[in-house]
Amino acid sequence: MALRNLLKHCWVFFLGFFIAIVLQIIFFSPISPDLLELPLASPVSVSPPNNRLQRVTKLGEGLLKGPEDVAVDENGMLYAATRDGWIRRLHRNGSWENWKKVHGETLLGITTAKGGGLIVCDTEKGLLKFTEDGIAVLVSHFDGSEIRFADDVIEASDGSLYFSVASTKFQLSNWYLDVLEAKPHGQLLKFDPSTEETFILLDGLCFPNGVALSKDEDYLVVCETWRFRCLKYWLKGETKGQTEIFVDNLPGGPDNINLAPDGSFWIALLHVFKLMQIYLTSEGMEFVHTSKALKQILANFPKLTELVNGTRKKATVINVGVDGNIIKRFDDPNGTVISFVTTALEFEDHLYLGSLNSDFVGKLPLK
Ligand SMILES: *[C@@H]1O[C@H](CO)[C@@H](O)[C@H](O)[C@H]1NC(C)=O
Ligand SMILES: *[C@@H]1O[C@H](CO)[C@@H](O)[C@H](O)[C@H]1NC(C)=O
Ligand SMILES: *[C@@H]1O[C@H](CO)[C@@H](O)[C@H](O)[C@H]1NC(C)=O
Ligand SMILES: [Ca+2]
Repeated sequence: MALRNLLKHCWVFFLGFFIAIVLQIIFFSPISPDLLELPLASPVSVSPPNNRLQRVTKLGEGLLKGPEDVAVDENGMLYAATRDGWIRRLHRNGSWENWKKVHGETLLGITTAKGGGLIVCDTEKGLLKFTEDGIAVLVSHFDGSEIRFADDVIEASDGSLYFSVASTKFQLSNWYLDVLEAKPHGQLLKFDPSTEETFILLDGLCFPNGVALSKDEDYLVVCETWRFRCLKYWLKGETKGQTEIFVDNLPGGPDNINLAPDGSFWIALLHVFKLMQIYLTSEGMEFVHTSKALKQILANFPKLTELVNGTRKKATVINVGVDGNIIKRFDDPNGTVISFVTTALEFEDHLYLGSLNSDFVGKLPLK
């Protein structure tokens, strides 16, 4: 009799639990997922991981909290955007200066402006300009909405600013929901400082992250993280306004991209979710990205996503030629020295590496 009662209670308990989960998923889910198109076996030749990134020296160790992006100005001063809202800069003589601070942890892509100062993506305020005199907001709204996830920016020689909005739906604090939902909520925008107008160049991008200009400024490259590819958007010539694939089937989700002095590009790759990684390297794990139900469960119980995120355990950067071929690849395969590398910038025969999981900027000799 007692056993029977117990079983009966268990049933009620499990039934209640099951109903609660179903209701939670149906009514309160923050996402409405699509099936993510994962890349097929890579046609681009990608060499296996090495440990070259483990040879970095650490600049500003302990001072720089999660420097997502770095920039170098014409005087060779290195700038880093950190999670405590500081833009810190490294003088040629090796000393760091706390240059300018904004409120919050929200600074992502930065680039130096030709007339001096820095253009900064702030995921709460939009596009900002930092100069010695202070901080100005350049763009805060587009098409009647606040820009809440400006991600990366580049300035052309005519002063135009090209920048990405990673997601118009999600924000930095819940960015992982964007990959779970896997719907294209991103944009590539252009700001014309002479008229202060903002234009849309591309819509429906899948987490557009890094933006770079080609050496001759005849095209932009924009990286779509969740599609493991970068697009070429033509700014000049007969194909002006057209888009084509620059490189796809990358061995990770591309984050920031920077033009190298020789005209090639450096791209940081994210090992976004461990299960996605397993999916990419083996079969049988398709269910994570082909199962809407599992995505719903992950989105509703964010702690679960911690189990499946591998960004903090590896780092990879690649060098891609103008023809879209991968020329070089550098890794820290187990994240022992540096992980979650989000940017790689070449300057004077060295790569400067920013990361969301480090308290330094990595410096790697290329020769
Ligand atoms: C380096 O240069 C900066 C700017 O000129 C100066 O403020 C700083 O004191 C210098 N540091 C050292 C160690 O010389
Ligand atoms: C990924 O894992 C780290 C700890 O390893 C955790 O701090 C972070 O919040 C996790 N990210 C997500 C999106 O859950
Ligand atoms: C990481 O890899 C290096 C060699 O590349 C090795 O020496 C080290 O023991 C590894 N660390 C872990 C935690 O696996
Ligand atoms: Ca970025």
